[in-house]
Amino acid sequence: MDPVPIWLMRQAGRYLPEYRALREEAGDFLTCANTPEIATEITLQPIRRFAFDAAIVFSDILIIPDAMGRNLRFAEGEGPLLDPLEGAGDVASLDPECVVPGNQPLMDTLGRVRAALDPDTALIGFAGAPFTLAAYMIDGRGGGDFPRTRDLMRDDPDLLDRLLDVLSRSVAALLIGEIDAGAQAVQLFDSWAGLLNGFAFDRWSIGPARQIVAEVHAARPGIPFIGFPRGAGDAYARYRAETGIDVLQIDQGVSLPAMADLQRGGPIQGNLDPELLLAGGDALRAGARAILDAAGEGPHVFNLGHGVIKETPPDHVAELVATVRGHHREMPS
Ligand code: 1CP
Repeated sequence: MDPVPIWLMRQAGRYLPEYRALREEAGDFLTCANTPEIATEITLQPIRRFAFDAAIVFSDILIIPDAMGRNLRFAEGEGPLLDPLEGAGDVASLDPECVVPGNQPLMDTLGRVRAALDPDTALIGFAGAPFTLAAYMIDGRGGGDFPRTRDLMRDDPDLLDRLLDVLSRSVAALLIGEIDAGAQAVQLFDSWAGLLNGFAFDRWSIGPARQIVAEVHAARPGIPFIGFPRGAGDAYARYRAETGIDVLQIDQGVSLPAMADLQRGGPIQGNLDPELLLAGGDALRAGARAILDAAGEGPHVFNLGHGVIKETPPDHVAELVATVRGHHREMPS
């Protein structure tokens, strides 16, 4: 059987010396992401080095709020900043129609990358999921605490519903635009879905994802949709069943037996701990092989459970790719 396909979340970026060199020359992250020649080059860098089975376009989830006028910027050492949303008036002023016109450089990059890639290498487009985007927009910053978002969930859940509805329409429009520009699969990153428990997860992670998947599948049938409600734990199976996604990306908190169980419901993507990739050596090889053995001959795309850590030596990535490509899958008996 063919080896399992492999690509890595954050495969382009600061762990690569050629990325750091280009950043040095070209300037800040947003300039690079918004300049198609540069974003194309950055997207292709890890493909040249490691011949991954897929390229993911170099961009960011926060381009949606930026196109809506929330003024994205990156403060050195602080991560992303946005103008925080202040109440119902700000939410009502958000216009989903500006998201595709406001992101023409991304569309241009997708076309260029598709033209440069080998036909056997898939091109993946992506977007942030509505809840994760809302958390950055309400708090105006990342980091994972999101105190203002938690307050809004308690104090005015209906306003959060309205915000997520505008974002769901924006995300669907962006993903359809990305597909038309050259993306052959799309991934939805709900990086902070783990903040939601029980009913809140159904309402604010599953609900919007279901609406987006339905819209993208109806508009562009046959394009695989990868969903990543990071930290969903016991709710991963429900997320897959209820959203209609094609491939479930799981984080490294999912145990090997739980992963095998989830795979019975459909294709999985993941879930090596990025710390093992950072560590390298026997720990890396053993961790990767354990995942390959547990996923067996079932449908599996090898990936990490979250993004590549920036201190990761590129040699470790090469070692991982060799391990995955050298692993022989059991033929079904
Ligand atoms: O200086 C730099 O190099 C900037 C760091 C950086 C990079 C390389 C940011 C800022 N974004 C990106 C690119 C990026 N972001 C990609 C490129 C494609 C690839 O994977 O190679 C992707 C898919 C993203 C997606 C993204 N951005 C997510 C979802 C995935 C995840 O990590 O959970 C999130 C949450 C963001 C927000 C964001 N953008 C940048 C940073 C540092 C962050 C995280 C901030 C925080 O911790 O809250």
